[in-house]
Amino acid sequence: MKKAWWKESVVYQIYPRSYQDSNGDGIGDLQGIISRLPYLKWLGVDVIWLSPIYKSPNDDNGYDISDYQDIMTEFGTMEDFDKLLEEAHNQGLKIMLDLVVNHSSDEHKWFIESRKSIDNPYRDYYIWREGKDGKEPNNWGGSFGGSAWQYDEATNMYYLHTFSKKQPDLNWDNQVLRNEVFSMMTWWLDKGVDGFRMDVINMISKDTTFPDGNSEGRLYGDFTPYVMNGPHVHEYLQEMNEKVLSKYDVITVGEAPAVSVEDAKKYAGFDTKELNMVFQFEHMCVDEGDYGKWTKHPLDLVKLKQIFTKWQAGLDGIGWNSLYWNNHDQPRIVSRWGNDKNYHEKSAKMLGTCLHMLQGTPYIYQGEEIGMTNVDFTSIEQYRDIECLNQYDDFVTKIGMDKTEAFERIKKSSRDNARTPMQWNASSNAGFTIGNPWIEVNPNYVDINVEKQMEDKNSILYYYKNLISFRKANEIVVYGSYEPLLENDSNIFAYKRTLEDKQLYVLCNFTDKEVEIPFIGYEEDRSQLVIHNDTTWEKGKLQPYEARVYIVK
Ligand code: TEU
Ligand code: CA
Repeated sequence: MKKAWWKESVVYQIYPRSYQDSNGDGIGDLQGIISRLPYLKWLGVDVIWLSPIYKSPNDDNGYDISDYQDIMTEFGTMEDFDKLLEEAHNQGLKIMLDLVVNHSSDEHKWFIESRKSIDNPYRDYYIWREGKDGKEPNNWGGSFGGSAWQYDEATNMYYLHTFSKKQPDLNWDNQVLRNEVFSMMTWWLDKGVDGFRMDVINMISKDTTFPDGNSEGRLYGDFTPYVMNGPHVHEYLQEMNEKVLSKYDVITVGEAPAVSVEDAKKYAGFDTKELNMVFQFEHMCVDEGDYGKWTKHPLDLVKLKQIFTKWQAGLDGIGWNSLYWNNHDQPRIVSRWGNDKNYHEKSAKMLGTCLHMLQGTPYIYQGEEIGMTNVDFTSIEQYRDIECLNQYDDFVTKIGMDKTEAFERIKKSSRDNARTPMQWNASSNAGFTIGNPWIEVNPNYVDINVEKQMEDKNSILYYYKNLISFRKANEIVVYGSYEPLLENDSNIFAYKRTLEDKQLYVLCNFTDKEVEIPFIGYEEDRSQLVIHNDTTWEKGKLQPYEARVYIVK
């Protein structure tokens, strides 16, 4: 397989609002990030992905951008950004920006112009339609509740917003708009940024006949089949690649909900000239139910393994995988599929092992490396995220759900679980701020924090550091092929990687019980145990949440 630095890298995601506040206003900022670069260097990651840092009215915490070439006031200035980039590069770290171009903010100058009149030069930068019988153009619901269409008085028409009404969708069918985006990207790349994570990039090409979506059992119609992986998406990404990306040596990952392996072969194929990799969502949806992400069933491990195997085998030699358990949109993995009560440390390490030994580029979300957990909020007032606040409202007022049930659903799935401040130490507010944090700190910071784990070589933090350096020292982790083992076993996630005459065996117990290890084609041997999250070792058995990695030659 052809080698590439982005295949060998580990990416660390920062949600700047919650990472480190430097001036006491309770909001994380760029200077705060600069002060933590030595920590990231120590951890051993290669690339930092920053969630949006651009000018924004923050309806969706920066995923609603009002100026793509300026910095969010709360985060600092362009000088701060330049300093961050320079400092990062000095320390050998790369910086990846979040490119949010499926939509902008309604406060972007393009939209302010666009909504003025139907013959405004910016009109066609967005997606405008006439109403139908005095109602919305179709039945689509937005991802954050309500209709996906917003009526606008000035011209008596509706605009499309697949997210909040302050996030109007950009019209990628307009060549002028595409050129604007490409030149903005070029501007950042010329500044020296090392790549982009592209927000919902598989949604940029819509079926412009706008058919009604399936509304069975839902308040609104589902736009998925008409928006995701739409008619011209590959054309537009190839154009982006030709005009921009191919001119730089960068890392690119496209966020792509509802993407199949077949789609991914096009987005992230080695020869398709689009992106390096995509974030697929199949494994994140495995525990969903009636209310989509707001239902969380217990994990079906066999299903989860099937999904990973499908992706690992499907892209092997054809394209590249991204690997993640967490990001700013997902509840914390140790609370979700680990055990944050009795086996906090062990299950966090096991989950890290399971993911990091797969083929693909691993992404670590801030705090995952110390096993940060979901937050135990007790009132809806403590939440900040537009998605969960709107959803709670829909549950209670439109669906008539009992408040306690609605709250329980929010609690398990809210994106705010991932957004509580980074836990640096045991001082007040976890060392995140000396002011009032914009969202409450998880009170367990007293026990779970960076400083404490830095003092303990057996901590989750050191374990992650080791997972990263192990990858660097062993090509098999990056380039080895993948083979599933024990596919029908509902307790153990096991697989084998092979590179030339070497094999790597990974065994992870996903339960809180001791389990027998069935024969996997290799006689266990303690001397070849290279990664282990337990101090004891028993042949033929795994302790609760035990993880082992063997290398065999
Ligand atoms: O997310 C898009 C997405 O598909 C989801 O994961 C979504 O955030 C939500 O959780 C659906 O239930 C991206 C960003 O990662 C997210 O933070 C933004 O809010 C969204 O796009 C809009 O820009
Ligand atoms: Ca601040």
